[in-house]
Amino acid sequence: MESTQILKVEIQDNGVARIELHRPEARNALNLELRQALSETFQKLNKNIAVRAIVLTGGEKVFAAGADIQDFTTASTVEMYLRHTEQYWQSLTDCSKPIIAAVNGYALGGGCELAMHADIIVAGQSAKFGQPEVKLGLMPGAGGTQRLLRAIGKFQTMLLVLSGKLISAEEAKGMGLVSEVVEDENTMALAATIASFSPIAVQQIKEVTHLGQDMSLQSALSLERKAFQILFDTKDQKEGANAFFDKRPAQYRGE
Ligand code: DAK
Repeated sequence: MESTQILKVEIQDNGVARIELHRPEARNALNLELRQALSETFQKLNKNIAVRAIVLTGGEKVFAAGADIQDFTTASTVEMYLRHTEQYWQSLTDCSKPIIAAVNGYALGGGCELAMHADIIVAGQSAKFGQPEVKLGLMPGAGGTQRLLRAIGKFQTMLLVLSGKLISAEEAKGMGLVSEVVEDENTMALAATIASFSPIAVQQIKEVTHLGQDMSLQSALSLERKAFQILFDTKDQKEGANAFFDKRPAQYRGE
């Protein structure tokens, strides 16, 4: 898998793909080139059968300081509309594999919105989250009002988007924005665990959980049951049950 100057991509032997945003001089601000590279990378990784979990990170110091504010200095409404930047993150939404945002340092504005496209957000102790667009005479435009609202509720969302205040990893966890807080150097560990499980089971869990959010409870429970039943036709499921009784680690092949 090819890395570029602004996006480093590495596929590890354990099935974890690590994507690192790399524009340190601009605190990983998300310009068009970086968005395009991210989108293409997610499409490729989603098709790659060797990849079982995807970690999106900004490296040790900063996750992403949001959209590139340079792009905003002269842009008109029509230009912003025609950019259709939402298409770039659609490949994250469409990704069937688990995505873990590993956040160290700032995840602000579009950076926080990008993290919210992940299935799990692991925050290092140094992480700071916020939607500071209001300070720029703007508002969040890629989920910072809506995904956040669904994740943490009205009153915490209003607090963040109206004040632009930044919150720590622990505060974000308390609100329900962060899945777990770990030492900065340990943000990759969870992905390895998930990658060791049956990829079919993992992808079914992800799909059902996502779809269920927008369904009635009865329909969602029915979908869950069907997906549960489907897994009984996988070799991985039989391997899991047999390995339990053999008292050995299961070897899941995605079959
Ligand atoms: N864009 C461009 N450059 C940035 C940047 C950004 N977002 N953030 C930082 N930089 C640049 C700085 O200009 C500086 O450049 P030089 O002066 O060295 O040339 C360099 O990165 C280092 O920045 P600092 O000196 O400020 O570094 P610090 O470590 O002191 O502070 C910081 C880091 C992240 C706290 C600070 O840089 C900061 O507050 N950055 C701005 C954060 C922000 O306001 N983010 C929200 C941006 S608005 C859309 C949907 C959504 C969006 C856009 C479109 N559509 C649907 C179309 C999203 C909008 C946003 O995210």
